[in-house]
Amino acid sequence: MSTFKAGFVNIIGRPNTGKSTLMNALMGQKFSIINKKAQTTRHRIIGILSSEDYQVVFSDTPGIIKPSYKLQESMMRFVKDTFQDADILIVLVDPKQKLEDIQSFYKQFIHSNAKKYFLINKIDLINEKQIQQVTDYWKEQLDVDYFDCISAKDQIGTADLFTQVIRDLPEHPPYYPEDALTDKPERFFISEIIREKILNYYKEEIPYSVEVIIDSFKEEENIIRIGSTIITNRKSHKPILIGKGGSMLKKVGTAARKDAELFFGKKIYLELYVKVKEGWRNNELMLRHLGYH
Ligand SMILES: Nc1nc2c(ncn2[C@@H]2O[C@H](COP(=O)(O)OP(=O)(O)OP(=O)(O)O)[C@@H](O)[C@H]2O)c(=O)[nH]1
Ligand SMILES: [Mg+2]
Repeated sequence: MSTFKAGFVNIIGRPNTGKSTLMNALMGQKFSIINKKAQTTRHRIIGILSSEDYQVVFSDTPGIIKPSYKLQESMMRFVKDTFQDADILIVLVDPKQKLEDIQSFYKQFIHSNAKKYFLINKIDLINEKQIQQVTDYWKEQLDVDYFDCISAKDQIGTADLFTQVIRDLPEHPPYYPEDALTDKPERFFISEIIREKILNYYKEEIPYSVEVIIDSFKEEENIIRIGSTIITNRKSHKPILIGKGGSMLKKVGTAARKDAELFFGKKIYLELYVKVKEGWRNNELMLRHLGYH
């Protein structure tokens, strides 16, 4: 008789190493937003895969940084949580990173009771000789349960990784109902889709100043009607976010609507507003209201 296996597989690393890209590759579906700007992911994002024999709960986490405001402190608390409940901890680095770049969490990783996986991502960007060099470098430093060079983007090494994860899952009953895909409500995913478009369409500091609130989400037979407010912590950002005659907001809205229609498999009507909330990133009450802890 085979026994059921279930566990938490938590992906950690510095910003921009491809954690969300890996999460999506493992889930076979876009769950977590991706961008070339650092600090794209702000929450712990859970993706659940269930079969007759196992349930694997992947967590994508914010990139590890030294926090300089309360929003970032909360982001780092999400990472801390994942150290605590992991059955498997996956550290992702890019080929240029060295031991000193991951010093802030390396010890905690190495001393964790979880199975330890270490992956060098983005190997599609380097040649064979360089792959050998980074492999030699890290193998000298590390003693882990699984080591590989992968490309999350091109899905090189991701199937082997998945096989190893299933092999290493502990015996345990399922944590979530078998049809659950995530622990977050639909509203969360629409707000993330909108935030991704903001990351795409605006320059450096704007995406860091905003959060997306879903004011209303009404599902009808053929359409979902969504009302959303983009809040920014700076007055001067409001006209930039809106654009001339509303042109920028329209761009964001159209792109977000298209992605949301794919995600929900339904027609979407999306209305966007912009509001200034000075200091929201440092306001504990507001942060809690926005789902940070
Ligand atoms: N060439 C290449 N680029 C990749 C790969 N994986 C991710 N990227 C790119 O790296 C950038 C960051 O990817 P994300 O998945 O958002 O990285 P992250 O670690 O989740 O970043 P944060 O959420 O900001 O911590 C994006 O531009 C991705 O397209 C890869 O295997 N190869
Ligand atoms: Mg991410």
